[in-house]
Amino acid sequence: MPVGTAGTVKAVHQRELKEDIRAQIILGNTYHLYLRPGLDTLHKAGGLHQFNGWDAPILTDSGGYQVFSLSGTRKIKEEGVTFRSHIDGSRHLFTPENTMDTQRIIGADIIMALDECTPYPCSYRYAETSLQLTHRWLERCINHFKATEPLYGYDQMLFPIVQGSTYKDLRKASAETIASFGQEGNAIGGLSVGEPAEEMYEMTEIVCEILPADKPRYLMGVGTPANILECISLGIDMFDCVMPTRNARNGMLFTRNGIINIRNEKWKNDFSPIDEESDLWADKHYSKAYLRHLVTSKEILGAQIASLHNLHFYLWLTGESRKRIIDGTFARWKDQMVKAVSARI
Ligand code: PRF
Repeated sequence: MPVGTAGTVKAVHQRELKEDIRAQIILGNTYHLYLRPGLDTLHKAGGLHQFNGWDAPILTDSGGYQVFSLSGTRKIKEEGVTFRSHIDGSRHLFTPENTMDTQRIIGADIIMALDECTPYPCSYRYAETSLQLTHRWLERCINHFKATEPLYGYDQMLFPIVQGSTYKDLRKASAETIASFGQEGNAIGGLSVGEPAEEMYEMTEIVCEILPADKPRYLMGVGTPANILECISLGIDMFDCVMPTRNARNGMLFTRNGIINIRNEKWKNDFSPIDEESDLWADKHYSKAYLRHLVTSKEILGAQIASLHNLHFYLWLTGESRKRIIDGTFARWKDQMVKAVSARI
């Protein structure tokens, strides 16, 4: 899922998302949308789909994670989490109930439960206490979600989130609790927060063995192309990550032959297409030298082309994975691709 934090996938407009990248779903963030433009405007617009002109699925994160990563001062209580806005310092409270109401107003097709994403490293004691709170919040989310109606005439789904830091027994217990609610899909949080990749894979594997295989498993905030391939092989079906768009704006391009820093001097007079193997119009139309010029000059078009390229590559990678899972050639291809996409060129 391309990340569209504030209701926009940065530097990419909706027609490009639809026609060039063929994105099936985008992600939005409750935290940002609640602060700006605010619920009154979103409600008057008729929800985020009407507001931003994206008529395909949207998933919103609950805000819990963004409160932890963005707002300076925050306080976790049984009731919920209080925080100060990173925009104007104003005080706010997110509870399991009001984050459901907020996501009803935003009108995303898939909404997320309020959770606490534990930092890494994290003591066993803290991880266990936090996990229990996340589970109690989940129960409140589900109760409130079931007691309320969608606002715009289509159904919404609520995905719960597994936590448990890097402790196997906590992860297992959390996955069992999360699976027992029988929601339409399930997410894994608290990973890709600074732990070694091997630990992330180990936790993902343990959790995927428990979460039902016939419902989507969503690994939140992951990751590099290699992380995505490894986690697909462990049973993950959905990902979101800022990496393709954020890194694009700094000139990092992901390709099937490895990672390029387009600002590098070596591309200065390389007039070959950005990506010869790609079927994206921009990849064939523009040269590496031109994109380097745009990015080093901080031209807006540089961010646009690089973002488009990276998102197109990420969706090619996941689309190709799907094809190869179906035709039975995924495992060998994956091992080759993990090496290829991780190279620095
Ligand atoms: N919880 C929520 N959103 C998230 C995470 C989480 O743990 C992560 C962790 N990688 C990314 N986004 N609600």
